[in-house]
Amino acid sequence: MDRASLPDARLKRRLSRVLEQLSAQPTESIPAASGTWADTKAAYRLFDNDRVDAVDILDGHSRATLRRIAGEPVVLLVQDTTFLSDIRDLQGRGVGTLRLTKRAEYLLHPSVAFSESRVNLGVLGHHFWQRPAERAGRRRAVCPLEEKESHRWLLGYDMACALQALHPDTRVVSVADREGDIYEGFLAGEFDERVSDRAGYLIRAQHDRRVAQSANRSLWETLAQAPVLGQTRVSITQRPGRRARVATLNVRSRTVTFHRTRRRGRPATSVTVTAVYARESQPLAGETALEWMLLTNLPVDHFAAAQRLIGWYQARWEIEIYH
Ligand SMILES: [Mn+2]
Repeated sequence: MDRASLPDARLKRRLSRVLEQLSAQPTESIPAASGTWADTKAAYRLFDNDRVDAVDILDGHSRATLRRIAGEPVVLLVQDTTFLSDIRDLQGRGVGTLRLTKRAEYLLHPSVAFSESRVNLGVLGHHFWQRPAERAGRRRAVCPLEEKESHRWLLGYDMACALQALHPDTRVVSVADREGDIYEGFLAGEFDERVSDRAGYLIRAQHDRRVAQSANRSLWETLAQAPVLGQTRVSITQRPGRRARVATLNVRSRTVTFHRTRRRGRPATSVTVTAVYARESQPLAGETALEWMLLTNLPVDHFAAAQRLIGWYQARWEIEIYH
């Protein structure tokens, strides 16, 4: 806490006390966790203080995170969005899902660094916003990319590249789930021999894009026809609609090119990525086959490389635990 960038020592002491009290009883309200009226008032004054914001509070932690990253051969910078709701609103409503509380809903999109063995190295930044009142579908049609929520994924990748530039001896990999399947992100991640600051990315595919060099077949069709490089076994936990099991996955990989036609004055472009497709070879009766279609800018020239990437993607689950 000493390293938080706050304007004076009194604020640092107060922040330290508030964090101690809230972390000791994280499920309590602020007055209950604070214990006394004086501490409660002081906590609210700190939150209202215009000279204190989340970036300042996180600053010392981020610098400690950067120091921990320095020794790691591989750093997985996982980004993901979580919904934060006003707890008072939920209590007033009784049973319900977080998504029902529209007006009290905030979105938080942090980037959390993990080592290859899944040690949490710390949080490196976040975006925090509230959705506008208009319906999302309408906004999507009229807004340029920068104004859409998808922009946060590109900023997360920029952060991974900044980290890669700081730590040339560490392989930094930006990891994202299907929401991060954004064409502009693949363009941003193109390696160029002259620029060594491109971080790796590992993104689960959502869109069944057309593949240019595959007789106009789609991504899934193309990968299903690639030869099996090998098999990997993963243990999966039980979730709604899915039984716990050790699954054997067939692993395939191919480099594919996606074209994009000219639109809104932007030139036509194409981008080449490598797909790693892991699919359960013999799904249990009545269960859908477990599968991951992962897209990356990292080389996958043999089975072990593909298997390693699948392991890195599984580490993404750690951010759900963090949330
Ligand atoms: Mn997500």
